[in-house]
Amino acid sequence: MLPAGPARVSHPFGATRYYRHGWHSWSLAHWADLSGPPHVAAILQPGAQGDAAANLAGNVHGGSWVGAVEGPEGNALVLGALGIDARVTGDERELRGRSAGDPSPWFVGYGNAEDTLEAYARELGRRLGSVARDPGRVWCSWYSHYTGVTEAIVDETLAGIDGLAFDVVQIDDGWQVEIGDWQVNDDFPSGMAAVAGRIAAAGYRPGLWLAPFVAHERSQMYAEHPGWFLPGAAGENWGGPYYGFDMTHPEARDHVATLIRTAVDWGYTYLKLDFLFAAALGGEQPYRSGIELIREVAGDEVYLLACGSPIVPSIGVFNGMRVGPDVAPWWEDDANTRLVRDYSYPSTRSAVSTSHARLWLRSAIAVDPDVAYFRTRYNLLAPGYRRLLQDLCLVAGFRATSDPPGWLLPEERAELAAFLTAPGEVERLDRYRFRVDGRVVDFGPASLDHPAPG
Ligand code: 9PG
Repeated sequence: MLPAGPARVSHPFGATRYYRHGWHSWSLAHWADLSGPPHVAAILQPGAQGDAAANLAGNVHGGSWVGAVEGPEGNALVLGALGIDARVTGDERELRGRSAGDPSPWFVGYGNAEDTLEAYARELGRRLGSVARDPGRVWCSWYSHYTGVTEAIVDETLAGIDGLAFDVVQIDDGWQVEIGDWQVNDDFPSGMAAVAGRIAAAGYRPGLWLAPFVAHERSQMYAEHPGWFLPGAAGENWGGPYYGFDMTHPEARDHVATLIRTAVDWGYTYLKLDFLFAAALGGEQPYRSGIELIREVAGDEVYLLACGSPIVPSIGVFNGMRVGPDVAPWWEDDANTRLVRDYSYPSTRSAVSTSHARLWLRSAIAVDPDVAYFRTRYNLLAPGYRRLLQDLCLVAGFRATSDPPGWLLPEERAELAAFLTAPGEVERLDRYRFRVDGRVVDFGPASLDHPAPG
């Protein structure tokens, strides 16, 4: 431990690799070469949608809460904040940490890189009161139906997944009138409570996606209560800017509490809460008090999955967290990665790489590497990449898919069935290689670490 306040730790490793850890779920985490330039975005989105602005600008290797430099033989020197609002930078001589005001001490450790990061996560879990929990096997509507999800699709899915070992059926973005106006739209004519009832009657935990801390510029919410929001757009999505709530504002807090209470009263006991970083643009402390309010209203039994969420401040409130960007039915997205240099956009390679680089968080929170694909319909992913993503889900211990049962060929359905019931026995062989139910799986070739391993 190092005492609270600015921290400096010298290291003897020179121009080694630096572990860069992005601010929220979709932000890049990887081992970068200190002798090369740090990852910077060519275009900074409003509110830096993909990461904290400080992590995307300037010519320093740095990231949020934790950083590390690599020593010999797979060892690393790790400097990690035990508070919720810190940043770490590194160069060829030292690691430096700075917190915006949290009076917590720092974790410092040297040893096997993954083991040391896990020790840091355990300490975070102890201090922030980890509520890590296995969500069970999840069917999620997003990665096939996107905003086209309807009540009829949910019914078809319930009929089609009969006999598959799912525990949760989660409706994603598309059920609501508008981002910020969380009333049911015409695609769910029976209403959200009735749909939750049918999911539960079929034997699954009903799950629902909400973005409780944001409202779109088009929403009635934003038009009627502009004073409840932080100044400036939090980002652009859904065809325009969206804004984040000021969680120090009492009426904004009441609104968020009512929203969560409504979803729980409808019968949803698994909530995927998304675009959470928008409320943290006003600081990590208001964010933390906002999510604590959500937990208080939801109660301890409701599974809370964080998405688009600042990583460390979400530990102790959320049971699970997305730890990488969105997967997609393609491997790489050259326009966004090579040209814009933004690895937070949907792409299976970016998702596998960043989620793999954050597996150490498992000791503090369940890690969601996003869904696996089994379908070949409307899918450009080569079989090997489909398999790699499935294996990452097994390694992470979070198994989900968005494949519509009606799109699956018989052999694809059999692969999904086997995935859902696999023992999932995992042994780490080194940073990139794992033994998963007796097979050796190598994430090295997919990794965005530099230089490319192997
Ligand atoms: C619903 C989706 C799904 C998905 C979430 C989130 O603009 N962006 O950078 C951006 C990143 C991720 C994203 C949407 C936009 O997806 O991760 O699982 O729930 O929202 O809209």
